[in-house]
Amino acid sequence: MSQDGFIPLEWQAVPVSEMERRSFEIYIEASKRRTTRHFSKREVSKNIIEKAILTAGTAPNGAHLQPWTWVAISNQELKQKIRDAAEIEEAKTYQDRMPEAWKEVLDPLGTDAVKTHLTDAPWVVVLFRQSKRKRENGEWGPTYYSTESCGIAAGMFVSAIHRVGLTTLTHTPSPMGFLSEILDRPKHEVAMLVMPVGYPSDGAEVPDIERKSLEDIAIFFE
Ligand code: IYR
Repeated sequence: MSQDGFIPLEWQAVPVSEMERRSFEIYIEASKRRTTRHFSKREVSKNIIEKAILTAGTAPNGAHLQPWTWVAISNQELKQKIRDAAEIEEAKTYQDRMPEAWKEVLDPLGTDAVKTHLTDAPWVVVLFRQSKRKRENGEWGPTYYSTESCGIAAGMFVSAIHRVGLTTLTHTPSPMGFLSEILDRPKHEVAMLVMPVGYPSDGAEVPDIERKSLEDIAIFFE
């Protein structure tokens, strides 16, 4: 007998040897993911974007409020509008707002204020974090851990796109207020990430960098 409001967990047991195999396979697949700024204009079906958003929407989240709105844009004029506005803000960021200590770590990654990927990629997905929710009594109430929730969901989106065989980039124009205006989102929704999605272009490049080793990122107490 289940507790009221609960149902039995559906759980498929996996043999330990198979788990070991999968853990390695998942790591190898994930390690092949790279962030490139070079996107092809080749089309991607809306169905794939829908499934990636649905996958992201399975993320664990604060009080199951699912505090996210995903805006997916394939309309070329709208992508251009977003790019134009992002480039205005980013030009100010790179020229005036970015302190030396920040430039120092960004320089090797080759990022700049030119956001070609926002118009080249067939889709641009903007993640809005819902900072408030409408309560049953009609009043506004808070959401909980919405930044963590959206961060986890964004990671799942990135992973889904990679597993599909496409690529995405987590672009963070700052400030992001222009996105609410262009995409007509309400005040309680705060833009968090802009993710062009598509195929890498022919000859796409990535920075020649390495990931930290397990010893560098993890500590075990056994
Ligand atoms: N938001 C800018 C700058 C930028 C910041 C970090 I931290 C990066 O890892 C990459 C870029 C941009 O999106 O270009």
